[in-house]
Amino acid sequence: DRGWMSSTSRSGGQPRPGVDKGPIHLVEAGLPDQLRQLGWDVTFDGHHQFEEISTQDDPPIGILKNPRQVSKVCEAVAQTVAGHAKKGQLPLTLGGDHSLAMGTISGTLSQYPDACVIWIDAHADINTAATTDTGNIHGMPVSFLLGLDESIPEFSWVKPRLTPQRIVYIGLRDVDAGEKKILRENGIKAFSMHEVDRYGIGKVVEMALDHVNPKRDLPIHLSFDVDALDPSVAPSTGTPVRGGLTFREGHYICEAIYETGCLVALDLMEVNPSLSDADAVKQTVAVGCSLVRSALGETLL
Ligand code: DIR
Ligand code: MN
Ligand code: MN
Ligand code: MN
Repeated sequence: DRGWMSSTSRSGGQPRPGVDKGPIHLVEAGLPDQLRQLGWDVTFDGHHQFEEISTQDDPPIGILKNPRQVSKVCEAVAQTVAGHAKKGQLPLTLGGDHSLAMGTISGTLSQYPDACVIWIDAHADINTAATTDTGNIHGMPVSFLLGLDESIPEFSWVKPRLTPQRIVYIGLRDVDAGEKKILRENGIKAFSMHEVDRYGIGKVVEMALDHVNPKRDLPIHLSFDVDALDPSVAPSTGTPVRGGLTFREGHYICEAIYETGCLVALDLMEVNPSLSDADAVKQTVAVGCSLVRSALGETLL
């Protein structure tokens, strides 16, 4: 078994400070050693630090906030992830906000062009510059990866290597009107909490895999936004939405994807330790660690 990395993002893809401290908490909670106990040969890169571009030098483009900073960090993350994947290592990226997935998935696709993406989130993160209401880039990475928005030269390094058939969502429940239109028009498969309620998580994961990876022979990039979980399970995150995945539903997804044997890269994003009291932070960090362990082979028996 191979290695991993951690990446400390700037928090510029979303408005609430502190999400860049998520990885430090996950590592200090003992995640590297927990993974070693599962048999992984863990290489921890350290917390990647990125040069800051001051807000003064990074004015909004349209309403997009911190566009140069976010772009620069993601481009560096793409290169780091690609480098690890090239060596046959499994890159684990701890965020940081979810705009980082622009980097991680770009890195994965450069090494595994036929990889599929399983995106676990309350949100679709598929706004374009034309549809975003907030200007927060963490609500936009999927549109850049799909090449749906080529209007921002700062993001032209993101090669549109992802296709609409190679991404599937689970957990959605807070999707903007413009995003719903994009999902519909591009025929992108999504299992919202409604489908989780209707079919149960076992069936949903099976249907999701049947859609993006019917023969179970394509590499899988799992991008897990911790806000997919119900806020009662993972309270310390920037944009909590009630009605989310239970503790077990979240873990089941990770276990089932590990069982495919196809996982090549993993993101755990949006843990924000500054947004709640110490108990809530502890709970969220513990859940984050156990989701990662489940995706990397921990079993209940
Ligand atoms: C909203 C919220 N759709 C936006 N997105 C979030 O800002 O574009 N993504 N919270 O994680
Ligand atoms: Mn590295
Ligand atoms: Mn997200
Ligand atoms: Mn989210």
